[in-house]
Amino acid sequence: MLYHLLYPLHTEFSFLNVFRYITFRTVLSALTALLVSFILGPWLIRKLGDMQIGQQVRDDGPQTHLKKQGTPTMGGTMILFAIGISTLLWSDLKNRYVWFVLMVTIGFGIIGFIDDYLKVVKKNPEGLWPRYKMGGQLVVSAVVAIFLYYQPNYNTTLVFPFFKGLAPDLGWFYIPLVVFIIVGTSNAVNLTDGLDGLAIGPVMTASVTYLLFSYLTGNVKIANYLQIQYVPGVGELAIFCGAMFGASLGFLWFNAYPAQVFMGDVGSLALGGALGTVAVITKQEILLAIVGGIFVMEAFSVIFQVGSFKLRGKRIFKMAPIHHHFELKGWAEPKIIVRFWIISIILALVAISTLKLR
Ligand code: 57M
Repeated sequence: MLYHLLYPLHTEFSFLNVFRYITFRTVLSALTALLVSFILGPWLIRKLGDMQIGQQVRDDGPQTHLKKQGTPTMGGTMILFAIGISTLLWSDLKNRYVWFVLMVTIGFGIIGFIDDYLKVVKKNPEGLWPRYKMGGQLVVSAVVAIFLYYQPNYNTTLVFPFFKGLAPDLGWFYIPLVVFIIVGTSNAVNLTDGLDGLAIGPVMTASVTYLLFSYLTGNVKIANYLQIQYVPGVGELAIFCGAMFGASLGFLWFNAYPAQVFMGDVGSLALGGALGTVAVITKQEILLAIVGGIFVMEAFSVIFQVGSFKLRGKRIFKMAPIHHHFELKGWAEPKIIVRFWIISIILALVAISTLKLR
């Protein structure tokens, strides 16, 4: 909005020309989202506490979690609000990719909100029926996948890092692949969200990495130089990624160990869906397995644990997702969290380095 209001005035006030630059608006977007989180945070935590919107902690998990009983949850509403406001203020609202990402973020956020609401407010431990939860995610991501398929200047090739010649055109198969990536990332982030700051840290590293990829993919000169696919208009997603980074950083202030608030499914499903969508649109979907390696590891720990238990009657980990395994081995919670953050930063650096290895 501010972009549309202020930039046209540059003919009279030349300093307003600066609003043309994606880099400048990205920084402002991150700062705005951070500020919104800081302002909203204390109010929301107080409100959630007053309304007794507190987490029910299961007693079959690590016993150290019992003291977290009643911690306010659904803090993800604040993250979504901060991302929404900031993106609407600083991005070019004529850009369709911005709307596609917002659609998944808000759509998945609503699904998570209903699930949290049923669990925490209506005290229904089942929450939203898995069939409806998954159905909602499939519908929202399929709509966006179909929109993408029909975008002019957007192709359905799948780009492989390290092999610059390998870019098969998937045609219609691109749609189910997009759905799989968006829904898979959303659920993997949800599984990771089980220790204070554990999910939001890697979300931050991933959003900065994809901020960079968006900028590079949307710039014809740099994209040609790096031999990555150029997608016109995708640079504008840097502003969304900046907002996601700023909002997450602001949330971490309150979610840092010992957490004053949890994000709830409203946050984890939405952030995962947003990351998956940005990865698809920037044509760096395969790199998401590296950038979001922590989420992949958490999801596979559950798949292997359940598979092993069903097939062999034996567990691989003391408990899945894998962060519980380390807790039960006696690692202190902050140690697990910070070590997972370190791994996510290393993975982001590896992913960025592939830009020169094509
Ligand atoms: C959500 N939710 C947290 C909070 C957060 C298939 C199975 C592996 C699924 C998995 C599961 O249900 N995962 C999805 C995990 C919960 O946090 C809430 O949920 C939101 C995210 N959706 O925002 O609102 C608890 O996590 C802790 N927490 C923090 N700090 C945070 O910042 O400490 C969350 C955020 C909170 C709090 O304790 O209450 C959760 O873990 O429930 N299931 C599991 O994770 C369970 N694993 C399991 O059953 N493993 C089995 C098999 C089936 C794989 C095995 O290994 O044998 C464990 N989770 C719990 N207890 N709580 C085990 C038992």
